[in-house]
Amino acid sequence: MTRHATVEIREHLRSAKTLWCPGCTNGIVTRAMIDAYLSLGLDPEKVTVVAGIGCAGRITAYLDYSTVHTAHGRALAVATGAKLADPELVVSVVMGDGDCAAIGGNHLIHAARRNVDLTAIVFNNDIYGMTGGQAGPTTHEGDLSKTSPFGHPEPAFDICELARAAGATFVARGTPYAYLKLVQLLAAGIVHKGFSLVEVMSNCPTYYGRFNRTPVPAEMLKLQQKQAVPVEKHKAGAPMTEEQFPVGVLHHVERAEYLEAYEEVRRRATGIKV
Ligand SMILES: Cc1ncc(C[n+]2csc(CCOP(=O)(O)OP(=O)(O)O)c2C)c(N)n1
Ligand code: SF4
Ligand SMILES: [Mg+2]
Repeated sequence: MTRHATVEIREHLRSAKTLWCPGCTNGIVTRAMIDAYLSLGLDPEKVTVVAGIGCAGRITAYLDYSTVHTAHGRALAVATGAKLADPELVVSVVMGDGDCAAIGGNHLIHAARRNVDLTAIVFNNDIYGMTGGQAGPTTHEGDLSKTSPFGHPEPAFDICELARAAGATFVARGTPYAYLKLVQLLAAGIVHKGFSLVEVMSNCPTYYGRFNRTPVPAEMLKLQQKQAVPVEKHKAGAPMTEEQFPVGVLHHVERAEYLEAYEEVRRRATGIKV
């Protein structure tokens, strides 16, 4: 995977100024997505990005592809419609962790079950960022937040495990710290035929780090590097602390993709011989 020159990246940005806070890793992930599209040599006219609401969802204001900024939790439903309407589109679906696993959780499990040819890119910052730092489904037990000032009492969802169990055929996890690896994982998810999900462990220094011992963005990134355990080591039995997580391609299988199965039904219904 290549890291393209900034001038090339800029060609795919509507604006290099963002609303994101200093130290937020959303900008790094945005660049990684463009690097992945460029590395794959995709036709920019075909690249489509659908996003829900939240800090992550703001990406549709910045990326200069076909973009849809849709309702909170509904990005996968809108993306499924876009893909069915024009199967040649290469559709990425950007969601925050709250967007994906709370209000949009139902859409996640069904898009994964159907194996729709979409790439869900989840910016997991462990918190509801845009609304001011409330605890969500990925906030870890014991974490401090605006709504859990004495410690969050609930266990966190593992979004990758959730997607895999629901039927996703490609599941990966990466970090902004390991940038080129992240580009590689995004590209692999995008070329995969079927429902792929790439979870990016993004950092929200403003509403997560500040309350949980890591207010300095650079320290958050360094911590992320310590927490990330390559999946190969994990599978080989390397011990992991509760704060660590496996990174890399966690799951990859092939099975019938939804649009192809749907096309088959359409042919039967219209009597057209295959
Ligand atoms: C239907 C609906 N419910 C609630 C909201 C309020 N809301 C906007 S953003 C957001 C949280 C976003 O958190 P997350 O998806 O994790 O994204 P982040 O901001 O952390 O990137 C919520 C609850 C909304 N806009 N629409
Ligand atoms: S609130 Fe958090 S997630 Fe949102 S832009 Fe700021 S640092 Fe990023
Ligand atoms: Mg979030």
